[in-house]
Amino acid sequence: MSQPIPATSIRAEVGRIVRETPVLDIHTHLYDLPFGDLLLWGVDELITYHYLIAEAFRVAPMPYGAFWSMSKQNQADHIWRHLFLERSPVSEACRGVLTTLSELDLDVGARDLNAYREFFRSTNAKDHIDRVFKLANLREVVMTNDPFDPIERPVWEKGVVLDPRFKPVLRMDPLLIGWDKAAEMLQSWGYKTARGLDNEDQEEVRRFLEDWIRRMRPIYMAVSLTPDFSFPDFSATTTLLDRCILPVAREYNLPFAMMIGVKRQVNPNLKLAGDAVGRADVSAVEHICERYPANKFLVTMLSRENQHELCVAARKFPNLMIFGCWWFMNNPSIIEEITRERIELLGLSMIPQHSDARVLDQVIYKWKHSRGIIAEVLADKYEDVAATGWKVTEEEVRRDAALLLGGNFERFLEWKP
Ligand code: FIX
Ligand code: ZN
Repeated sequence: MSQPIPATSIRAEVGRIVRETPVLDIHTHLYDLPFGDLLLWGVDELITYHYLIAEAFRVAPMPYGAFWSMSKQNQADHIWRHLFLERSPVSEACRGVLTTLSELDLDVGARDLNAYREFFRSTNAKDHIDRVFKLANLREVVMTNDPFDPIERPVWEKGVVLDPRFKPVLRMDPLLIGWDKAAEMLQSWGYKTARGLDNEDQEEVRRFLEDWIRRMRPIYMAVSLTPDFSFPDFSATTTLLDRCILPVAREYNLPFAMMIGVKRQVNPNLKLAGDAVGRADVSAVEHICERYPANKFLVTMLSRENQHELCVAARKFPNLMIFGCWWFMNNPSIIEEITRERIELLGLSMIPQHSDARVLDQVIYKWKHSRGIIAEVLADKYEDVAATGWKVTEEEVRRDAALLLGGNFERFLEWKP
């Protein structure tokens, strides 16, 4: 055993180790270079993040159409003026822009948006990816890849060689959320699917999934679900899960990720910023984990009220890995609360965070902020065990941090239940 860390140094050492541990970011909306304009980066993208669009409409309401018809740069100017200059940028999404600029060595105090634009104009996407990975201390990011997306789909169909730091995920919201429309789309791509979802249709959906698994080589399959998700029931969603998705996931030993609790388009005028949250029923997760012990499930939930029950569910099912503080949960006070709750109930057997970054640069702030909180919570826990006489060593803290920031996910991928 290496030398124990003196009790008075635990906090500082844990902070340093968590900062030095590279992250595998298990859910983002980032893209590798071959996806062209789908990869978002730069200050105008940062400022027009949909989290900030929602905040800007609160303080500077305007006709929705007028906002959407502005150029990206004008939208950014508008948001910058109202959220950063006319009031202080204290929300987490605003603070995130500042942390990012500051980590990129830009003068945040100058409040000079045009100077920030100039900085981004002087670089290119390829170099910027390397810089951002280094600054965020990232080793890999997991993308969200949608075969139903008309822009993304042709890139895969042409064949694409990925930077090994970008990992694909087969996302299938359109399939599970609106079967009738999905059946028509599959039909137009040569699959013999009809609305009835009978045995032949199911066979064709499996063929579709396998074709895309072979094409994308995803590391897991994923869907987001509304708060009223229930399982099992008499819906097409249950049939598709039971007969198509879960059998294929078993065959390829791929986890199925369920992100539960999003109320889509509560205000459609806000587009991507128009989704909200609702409390879901954790028994759906329990039923599915119990009924398919040979499947692996990655689950995150959007409502704060669901977090404790989800931790308890994870205690009951080794095939359930809970992950991340999703979207409206990704705020310091809630990250801290959830991370404590998870460690107290599950020890280190969970994935505390993912970034959900949509703009490359966002991984810088999302991971800087989250790392700080994870380190503080861990330090408290190490101090508590050290107070009993347990020796906390640097080597073991490094091991634990590596599990939380990527190792648990990789082990879960490899594990065959
Ligand atoms: O469904 C998802 O993966 C969500 O994370 C996104 O759709 C959402 O818009 C988002 O960016 C949340 O952070
Ligand atoms: Zn997401």
